[in-house]
Amino acid sequence: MRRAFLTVLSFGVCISLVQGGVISIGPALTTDAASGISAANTYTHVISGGETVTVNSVAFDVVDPGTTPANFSWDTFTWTKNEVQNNNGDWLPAVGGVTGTGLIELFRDFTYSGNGTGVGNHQAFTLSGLTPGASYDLRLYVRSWDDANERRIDLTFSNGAEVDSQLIYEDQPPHEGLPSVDSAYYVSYNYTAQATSVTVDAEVAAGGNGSFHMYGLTNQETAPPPPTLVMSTAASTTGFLVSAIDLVEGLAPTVNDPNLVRVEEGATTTDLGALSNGAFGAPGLPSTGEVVAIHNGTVLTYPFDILTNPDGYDIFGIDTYTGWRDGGRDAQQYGVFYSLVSSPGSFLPLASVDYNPAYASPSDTMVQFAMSDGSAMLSRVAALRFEFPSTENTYVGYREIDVFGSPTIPEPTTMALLGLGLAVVARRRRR
Ligand SMILES: [Ca+2]
Ligand SMILES: [Ca+2]
Ligand SMILES: [Ca+2]
Repeated sequence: MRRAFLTVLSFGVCISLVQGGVISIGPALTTDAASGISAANTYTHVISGGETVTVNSVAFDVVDPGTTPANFSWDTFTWTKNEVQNNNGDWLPAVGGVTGTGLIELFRDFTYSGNGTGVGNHQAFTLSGLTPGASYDLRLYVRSWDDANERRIDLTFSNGAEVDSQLIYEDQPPHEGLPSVDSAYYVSYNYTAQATSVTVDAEVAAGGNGSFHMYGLTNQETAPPPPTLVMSTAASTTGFLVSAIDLVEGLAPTVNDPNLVRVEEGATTTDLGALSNGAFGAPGLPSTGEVVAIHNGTVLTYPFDILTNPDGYDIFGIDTYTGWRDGGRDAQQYGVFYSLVSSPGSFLPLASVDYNPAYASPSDTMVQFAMSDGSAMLSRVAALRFEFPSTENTYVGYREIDVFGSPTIPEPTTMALLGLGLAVVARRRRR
C-alpha cells in the first residue's frame, strides 16, 4: 500500500520552485501587427475601456459604466464609474511612434473613476472563468493622458494566495523605461492560475493623483512552464507504508561488492531482496530481515526486463526509505543514475540526495522523486542505479526502494519517422 502522495508531500520539504507571477512592462507599441494582439492567440478576455474596437483582427468587448463583459467585473467601490470617449488628451500618437489604426482607436477611449482620484482610492478588475493550473499573460494597455501628471498607480495582481505588485507612473512612460511620454505600452502579468479568477487592483499610490485609466486589457493563454523534477522528504518515528506493487518489487539489485552490505550489529540482512519486498518493517532495531546496512562505496543496479519490453520503461516515481534505532544512521545520501535501451551499459545522472533529518529515536526517513506535473521523469529506461559514495557514520539502514513506472509505448510519430527513414534507405538502395 502506498500512502497518498499529496499527504506525504505536506509533511515533507518540497524543493521545487513554485513559480510566482512575473510582472513586466512591455515594449513601446507601434503598429497593430507588432502589438502582440493577434488572432493567433487564444484569449479568455479582450476588453476595451470605453468603446469597442478591433485591433489586428481581434475584436475587443467594451466595459463602460453601463456595460460589463462576461466573466469580468469592474468594481469602483464607493467611487464613481466614468469614461472618456474619443479624446487623446495630451497624447500625441505620432510622436510616440504609434501608427496602428486599431491601437490609436483603442487608446482614444478609457474608463476611470472620476471621484476616486485621491491616494488610497482604488478600482478592481476581476477576470473569471479561468482554468486553475493553466498559464496566462494578462496585459494592461496604457498611455499618457496628462503630460503634467505622473498618475502613480499601485497595481496588485491577486492570483489565489499569490499576490504580486508593481508601481507604475501611468502618465510618464519614460519612468517605465519607454522612450517618450507619448509612447504607448502594456504592463504584462504572466501567471499560472491558482483559481478560476484573478483580480487586478489599481490603487492611487502615495504621492499620486488621479485614478487608473483603463484603455484595454487582454488575457491570453501561454505555454505552461516546463515540469521540473521534485524531491520531497519526510521523517517519522513510526515507519512508513511502502509499495508492494512497484516496478522493482521482488527484484534483487546487483551490488558492486557484497561485503559492502555485510551484517552490522547483528540486526541487518545481507539479502538485498529486503529492499524490494513491500515491507518497511518495525521501526527501530532489531528488525530482523528488513534492514540492509549500506556502506560507503555501495553501488546497487536494477536492470529492467528489456528482453520482454525492448523499448524500456517510463519512470514516474522513485521512493527510498531508511530506518534506524536513532538518528545516527538514517541519512539518505546517494546519487540516482539511469541507462537507456539505446545504451544499457552507459549510466547518466538523474538526481542526488542529501537528506539527514533532525535527530530522533527511532528515526525513519523517506525521499520521493516525481515530476511537478506527474509526467514521466525518464523514458526508454533500461536500468536504474543508486550510488552511495558516502554514508552517515559509514553505513546506513535502508529498508525499501520503490520505483514506479510502466513499459514505454513508442509514439506513433516515432514509428512514422522510422518508416520514413527506412523508405529513404530503400530508395537509395535502388539506385
Ligand atoms: Ca516495493
Ligand atoms: Ca523492505
Ligand atoms: Ca542522521
